[in-house]
Amino acid sequence: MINALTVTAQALMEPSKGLLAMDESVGTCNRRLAECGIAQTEEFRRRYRELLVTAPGLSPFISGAILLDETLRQNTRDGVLLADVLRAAGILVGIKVDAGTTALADHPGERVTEGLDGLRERLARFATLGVCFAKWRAVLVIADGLPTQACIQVNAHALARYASLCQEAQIVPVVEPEVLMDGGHTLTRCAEVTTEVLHQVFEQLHEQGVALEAMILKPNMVLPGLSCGEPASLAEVAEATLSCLRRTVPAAVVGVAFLSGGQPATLATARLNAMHQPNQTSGSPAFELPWPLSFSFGRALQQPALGLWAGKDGNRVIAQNALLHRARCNAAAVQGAYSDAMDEEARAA
Ligand code: 5MM
Repeated sequence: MINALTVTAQALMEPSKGLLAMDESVGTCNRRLAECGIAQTEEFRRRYRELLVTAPGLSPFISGAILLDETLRQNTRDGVLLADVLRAAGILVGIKVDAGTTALADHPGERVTEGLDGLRERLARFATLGVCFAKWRAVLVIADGLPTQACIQVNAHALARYASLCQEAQIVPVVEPEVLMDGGHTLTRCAEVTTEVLHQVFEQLHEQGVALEAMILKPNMVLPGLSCGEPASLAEVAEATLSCLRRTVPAAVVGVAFLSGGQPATLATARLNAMHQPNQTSGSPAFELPWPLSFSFGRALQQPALGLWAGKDGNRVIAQNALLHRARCNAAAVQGAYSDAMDEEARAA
């Protein structure tokens, strides 16, 4: 069982490719549509997702796409399942299986992710539909006294229960503990919190017998908070992020695919690229990375495309080109080969 799962996980981490996270819940997707003046209906969510999955030429850069279950049931205007369009292009189909977050009792400002009830049955059904990987996101907030150990532990426990159920169902778990960027915290504080969160997550994964050789970690980059007055350079972010991962993520994990977390699209790409510069990944055995580093971006892949589409059929091609461009830039970043020039040329064009 683990062998087949490992093969899938390795396919998701294929060199110079990444994941397209297009699993925004109905509420989040509607919010993003509303920001672009687009009607917030199931039909417009379908049209938007059709635009994404039918973008020609995506597969050289994208190994897998994470869908929402609504999307799994939807067809193109020509009646083809959106999931089949992806599969035909050689892109693996994944599914978000968490049910979102709820307030953690007695812990103001903190949240726990729900969705374990009935998860075994849902995973079994998704497996019959050809879904080969899944995703569950936990959310941790940095503030005075936060996150608490209680919040870190309940979320780590739930992530491990989810991951274990996925492997039982022959589905590769993508484990996503997200430390949010909101707040005025420093880069150093984000590093401390992310380190602690990842320690607890891997302790729970170990306790619950999750096979690390058959999972992917989807962490945040280590960044200063959005309202922190001390900006960090690309090199500082790369150094802080890689130090944190080296200290916490066992070598057996198949790969690390970052979330973008609301960073500007080009900055997320530049930071990913900085992590792939030779001075970050070699020079001494102590600095070699044991796992490939890639992307599992949502907004940083999609946002330019959504804005350009604006809900209008006539804008489909330009929107798809914008998605392709971001996918190409991030695929270059995974090889350390991205440069600002790629974006400047695209802007000029
Ligand atoms: C952190 O969000 C995940 C990655 O997207 P970004 O790169 O934009 O940060 C993303 O997969 C997220 O989990 C989904 O969009 C689902 O979020 P909601 O809030 O809709 O459940």
